[in-house]
Amino acid sequence: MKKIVVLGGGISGYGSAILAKKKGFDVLLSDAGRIADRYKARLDEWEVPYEEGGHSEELILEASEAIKSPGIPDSAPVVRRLRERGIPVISEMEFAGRYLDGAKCICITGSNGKTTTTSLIYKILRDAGLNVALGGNIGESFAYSVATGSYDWYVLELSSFQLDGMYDFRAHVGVLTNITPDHLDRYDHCFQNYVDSKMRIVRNMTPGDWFVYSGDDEVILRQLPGCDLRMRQLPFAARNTAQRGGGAAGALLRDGRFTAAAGGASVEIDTAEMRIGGLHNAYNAMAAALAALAAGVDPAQVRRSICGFDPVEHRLEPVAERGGVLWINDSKATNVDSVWYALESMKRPVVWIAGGTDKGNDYEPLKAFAREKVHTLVCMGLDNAKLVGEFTGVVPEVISCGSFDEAMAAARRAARAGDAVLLSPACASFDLFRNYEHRGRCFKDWVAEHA
Ligand code: UMA
Ligand code: ADP
Repeated sequence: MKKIVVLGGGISGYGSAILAKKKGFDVLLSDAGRIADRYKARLDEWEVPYEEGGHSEELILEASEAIKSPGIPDSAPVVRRLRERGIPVISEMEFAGRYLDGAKCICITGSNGKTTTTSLIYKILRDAGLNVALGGNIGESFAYSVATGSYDWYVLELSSFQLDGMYDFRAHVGVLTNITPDHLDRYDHCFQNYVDSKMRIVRNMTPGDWFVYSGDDEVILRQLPGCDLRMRQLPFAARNTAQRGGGAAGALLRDGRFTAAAGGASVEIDTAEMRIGGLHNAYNAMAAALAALAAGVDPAQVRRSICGFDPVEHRLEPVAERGGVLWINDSKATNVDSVWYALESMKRPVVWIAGGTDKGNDYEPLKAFAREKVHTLVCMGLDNAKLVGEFTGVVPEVISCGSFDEAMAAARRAARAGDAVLLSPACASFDLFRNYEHRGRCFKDWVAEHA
């Protein structure tokens, strides 16, 4: 019997192991650390053997195929050893994609906007009454859904790490929101390696499939001539108006309204009617509208669902307005590009809270908006030297704070009626918080108690 080894016992791993078991393989799940009790309970329920606290190489190297969790880098010794032996190492998506039984996949990737666009597409399809599951880099494990459910559509958010382990998988609708530098530590600090990973979204697509991508993104546009693009193309754009594919299909934003057209259907939306604001969300909405039209959803339904969509938690989420000050939680903005769009969307004078673990950021692109809109920058991190240095002289006041409470109190003192206090850090959260969700929740709790 073919032996499948699953590396990692988190969301990705437990789902893959259960699907492999269900499909009759001899399975072993191996985790170098501890497996959470909730996943152990499910593995026990399915009688999947597992080990934790280390990878037993002699057992692992007996595998005919290994499914690697996305958080495990290719440089991990056990992954290297598998590759040296010629044992294929694939991702959860590649494995689960073999058992779709006719279901179709809409796959969303990009450096920013994945979760928002994925959630939008999922809402549109669900509102339209389709039998749809959500998965990938969000929510429940895709493989677990395939093992335990029966769906006609899967809406999958894909990280570059998940794309890296995909070879024969095919997206019926692929969405690429944008490509800006991120995760370079996993790509030998080479941007092109990361770009190549993102472009894997178009692998195996056939002429009947659809590729939705940003026609304003120069990085993407430079890649297209080198790709085998046999599928139908649906670019969306606000600046690069020449980008509307063949004149008929794609989406274009002009004067706050966009028209999206695909497969002979089209929808027009005034972005002022949407609950999510900013140019970036107009892009996300165009991408979602195109993907949903490609999936055959009625244009009127697409319009209704997009206009009824609320911001996802921690993404430019309005928390409260107190004493004329609007507090906004954009804790998920962990890179420079996402903060650029946050500042772009601000309509009030801004007290900007930024900082944390710097990922080698180049802050230059933020300075024009900072000069125009920000009157106080509150730096929140254990080491604020770089931020303070970059923005002194750019914004009138820069305050350095080494703790969360100190930063919040400084922001409250600086804010005047009519201002927005924007938490949009441009940095990872690990110096002061467990993760970006923890940082966002601390912000919201503080506002509820003290603002
Ligand atoms: N582990 C090993 N060996 C190692 C290293 C780690 O066994 O050498 C074990 C750890 O002990 C741990 C397990 O691997 O128990 C964790 O695996 P994982 O980090 O891949 O985490 P999962 O819980 O399986 O979640 C992963 C994605 N996580 C990452 O890519 C870091 C989830 O994306 C995804 O939702 C899930 O698979 C289902 O597909 C999260 C994420 O942070 C949201 N993604 C990154 C991002 O959005 O920036 C890419
Ligand atoms: P991802 O899943 O790719 O991280 P999210 O939808 O969670 O994307 O958004 C992450 C951050 O990026 C948030 O701060 C959000 O406001 C910002 N953002 C969302 N969409 C875009 C986009 N299309 N371009 C740039 N930034 C975006």
